[in-house]
Amino acid sequence: MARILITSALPYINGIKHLGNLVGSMLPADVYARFCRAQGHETLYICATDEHGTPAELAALKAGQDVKTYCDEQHERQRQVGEGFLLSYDHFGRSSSAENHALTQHFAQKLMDNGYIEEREIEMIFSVDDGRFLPDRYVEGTCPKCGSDKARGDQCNSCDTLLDPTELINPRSAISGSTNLEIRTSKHLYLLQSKLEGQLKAWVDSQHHWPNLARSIALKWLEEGLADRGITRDLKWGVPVNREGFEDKVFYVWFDAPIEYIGATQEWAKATAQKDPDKAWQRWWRTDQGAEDVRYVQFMGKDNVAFHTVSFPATLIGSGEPWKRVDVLKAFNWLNWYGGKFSTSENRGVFMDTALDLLPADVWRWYLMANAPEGADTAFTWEQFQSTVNSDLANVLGNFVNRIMKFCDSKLDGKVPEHGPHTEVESKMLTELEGMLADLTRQLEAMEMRKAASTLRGIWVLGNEYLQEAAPWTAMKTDPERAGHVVRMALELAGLFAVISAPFIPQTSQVILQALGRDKTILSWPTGSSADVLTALTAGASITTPPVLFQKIEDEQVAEWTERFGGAEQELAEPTEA
Ligand code: B3M
Ligand code: ZN
Repeated sequence: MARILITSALPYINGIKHLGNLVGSMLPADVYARFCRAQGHETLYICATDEHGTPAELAALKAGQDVKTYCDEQHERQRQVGEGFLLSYDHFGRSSSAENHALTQHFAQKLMDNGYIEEREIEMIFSVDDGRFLPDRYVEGTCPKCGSDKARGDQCNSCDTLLDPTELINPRSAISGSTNLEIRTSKHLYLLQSKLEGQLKAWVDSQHHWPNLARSIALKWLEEGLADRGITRDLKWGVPVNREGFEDKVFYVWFDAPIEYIGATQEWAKATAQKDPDKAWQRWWRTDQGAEDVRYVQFMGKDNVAFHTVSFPATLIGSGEPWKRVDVLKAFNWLNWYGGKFSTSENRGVFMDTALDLLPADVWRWYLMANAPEGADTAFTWEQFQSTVNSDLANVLGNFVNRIMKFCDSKLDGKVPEHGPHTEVESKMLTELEGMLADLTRQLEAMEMRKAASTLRGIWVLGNEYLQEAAPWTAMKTDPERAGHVVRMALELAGLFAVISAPFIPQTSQVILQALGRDKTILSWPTGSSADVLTALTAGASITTPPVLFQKIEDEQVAEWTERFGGAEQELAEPTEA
């Protein structure tokens, strides 16, 4: 038994996340956390909303709310929708918590004491009418590259060019629209990452077990050389900088957000009334307090990797204190919406709340993990979604469970039959099952979600093939005992499927176990030989056939959803001249 700390990138507070956000962070982290718990490991899965920064202030402004009220509401919405998706966080915290504020101050002070923070004067855009400096995203104007008049100071969303606010043509304030802007100098704090480059490189070099995507991104950044990084911003909402002349500034959101992994663990220790809260969180995070035994796994989309392999470790290393650092970093490519991107600002694609209005969480969970963008970017299409759901869930798993339970119901009075002797059919099936279970375990340990889903599907197929070959409906007429044995094996298989599918489709797994009359709280990952794991039921016990586990997705639904959410036609059409 090991101790495993799992974090997924913190969803930003500005609204419900889309499926592209979910697939690369919270969902795979949840699948992995459920798998670790089933293996009996002591597991802590931590997540939180990332609440500071310009986008939060801007979103609140747009919603006509003060930032705190806005964040309170949005946090609650995200918490609920996470629950709807069955994300089994041990704690879902908030980066605006008192814990994170205190920790962020603590790290800044340590970095300062150790000579890794320096004050610098830089030129910034000042809005005379708003009476404040404007962070990059608060400046809007015409893109020098494509001429769009909605370009932001950090980038143009029409042509994806990264910009400096001073490059914008006819710049204006995003707050008031005022064009009365000046360039003034302002003081900011810089984290001297260049001074930490050697230590960071040595550490990354020693992390041979990181999956490829994360490792290659980290090394590329380090090869390009580490620039010092401004860690303060001219905002009101955020962690204040306790320093003279910094009264109107807060720490940059990417400075405090990863610290919230620790902050949320402190929140967890308090919320769960741990006997000694300090000891409780420290044994996960302080290597001088037991955390050297922890295996720390992070999940995130590829755009977040540099912050987790370079910036956050720089904070931890620079503090000079014994903080736990990530052991395995699992990164994902993009899930696209047809040929284009999901877009929060343009409301393109399916968002987590709407997804749950359409179909149960398990259906989405399965589709997303079976098609996870691991090796390369992938595209969501309704057609692929329909075919995955119908063939894997409805035709393979659902069909197997319903078929055997109905048969047991009608022919055996819904009572679990006695085991009989195995024939060659069972021996062959069991040998295959054993190999596939070993594969599945290995793939989940390696967090290879696509491969694991594909192996799991293979195991469900094996169940159907077994039933087809052993044909209890035929045996029933000539050899009822033999038929009973086959039914027993198939019912046991259904129970095993529920256990090993639980990380992906936890709700369905509970339904199956309940139908079999099995204890739903015991989800122990099978370790023995395959024959040993098929002994959970008791002869004579009653089963109850559940309703159809998965409804097939009809062509009419696909047509309706394509129309409603946009799909092939809209996305792939050539832009027409207005
Ligand atoms: N909030 C993800 C994003 O908004 C960012 C992750 C923070 S993890 C510490 O792109
Ligand atoms: Zn542009």
